[in-house]
Amino acid sequence: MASLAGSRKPDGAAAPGDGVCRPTRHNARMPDHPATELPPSFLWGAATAAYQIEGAATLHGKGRSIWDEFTRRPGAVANGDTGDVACDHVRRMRDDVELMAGLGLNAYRFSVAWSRVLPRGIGQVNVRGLDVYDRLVDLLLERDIRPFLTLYHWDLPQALQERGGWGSADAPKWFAEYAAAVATRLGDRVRDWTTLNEPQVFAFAGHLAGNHAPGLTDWGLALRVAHHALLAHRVGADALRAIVRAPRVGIALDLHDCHSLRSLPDDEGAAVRMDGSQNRWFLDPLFGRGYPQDLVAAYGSLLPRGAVDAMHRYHGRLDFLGVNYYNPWRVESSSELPLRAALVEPVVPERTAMGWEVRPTGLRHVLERLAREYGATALYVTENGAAYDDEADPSGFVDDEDRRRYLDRHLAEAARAVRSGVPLEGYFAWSLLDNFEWAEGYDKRFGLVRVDFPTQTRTVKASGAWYRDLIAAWRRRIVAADPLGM
Ligand code: GCO
Repeated sequence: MASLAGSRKPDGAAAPGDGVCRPTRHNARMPDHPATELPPSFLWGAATAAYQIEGAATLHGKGRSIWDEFTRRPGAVANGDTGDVACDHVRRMRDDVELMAGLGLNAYRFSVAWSRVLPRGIGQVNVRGLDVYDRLVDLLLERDIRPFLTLYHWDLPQALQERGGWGSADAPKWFAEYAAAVATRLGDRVRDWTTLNEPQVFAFAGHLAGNHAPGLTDWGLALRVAHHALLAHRVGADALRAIVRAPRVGIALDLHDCHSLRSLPDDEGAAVRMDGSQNRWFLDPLFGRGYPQDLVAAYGSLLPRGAVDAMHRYHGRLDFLGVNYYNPWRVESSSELPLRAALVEPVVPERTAMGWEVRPTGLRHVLERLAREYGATALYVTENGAAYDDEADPSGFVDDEDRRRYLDRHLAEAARAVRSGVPLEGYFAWSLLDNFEWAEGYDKRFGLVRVDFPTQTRTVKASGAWYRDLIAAWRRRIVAADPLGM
């Protein structure tokens, strides 16, 4: 697809058909889907992130972020796309909240752009930047949609990057200052706080693979970033608890069910190490177990000095854990240090447009493992969804049976996990809208709602209509079971 960024009209008026839900062949009552039996307190949401949807890149004194910088780097992002306009969400916020209400969502996960609140990362608070989220929270509450606020979804203020970014030992302190600024303004209305989104990804994609901002490639730095991120989670959580009355504080991790490619001892060992680096390296300390020994041995002198001892004394004090699940990982042994493990992509029956293997049972396995091995007491699926090569008809409607099936099967596995006793309290589809998919730019579409970027027209896809109908069927079942709502 050619770049849409150049032709995107920031001020395109909403077309008359914006956000229309059409009847689809899935509008049946869906009485049999296991997710309709989820408990009355279950949260049905969709998720987004600031840089991916907001636009308004310089509005009201917003500072630059590392993604504003990275997207300027030639070749860093497909088609040279940027988040300058994205879904123009800041200016279309009211309509977007109406879209959510039309889908029947009772929760919405979004992130705050740190550089809107503190343009230089620390110091002077930008009140007009905070106004943006103040308004969003009020609009959500008016529609009975519970705000799930993520403080950090990868857009570090560039001013802080210039002081060493997440690699600096000061990063946790900066983050706590930012958390306090947001909590002071929104803590009277927002109860659910996620400190960080996927520290694995911003540590390793941003500082080892270099395909995300800030585009660095250094193992030692990536491990330092991961360490500082864990510390930041804790001091950020403490700052929230000092300001917000009875908050619920969590973190969102990108978890993969890791499998060895072949049943050979070498591959099986590699899968254990990959699981260690992606999953246990973060889960173990957050649950008070310190860094896992096998990985400490593998990383050796790459680790920051004192990190292992610091994690012995650490606990994430999570009120909930957010699980972002997309795909399983297949692993084979490799000679490359320090992990001696590599991801492989064998031929499998189904992949999404990202090339990611589709394996819904992986979601249940991850959830069950968290309950069994870590004793997790409150879980949310904070992201789950898929990109496919959508084709819109002339009216803008997308009959995305592939995405609908992806969501259908993953939700069925989530519901099975609940039935087996897993404390899953909500599910957030990724994503509400087609949006800026990081290094892939606007080429990859994950939305329940199509965005025609040149006009900014929103059209609910068949998958979005199906999700709406599923939520409605769950509601009907609850009302039928308890007509007086006692
Ligand atoms: C993620 C990111 C999202 C991505 C999504 C699809 O948490 O990985 O939170 O921003 O867009 O995962 O890749």
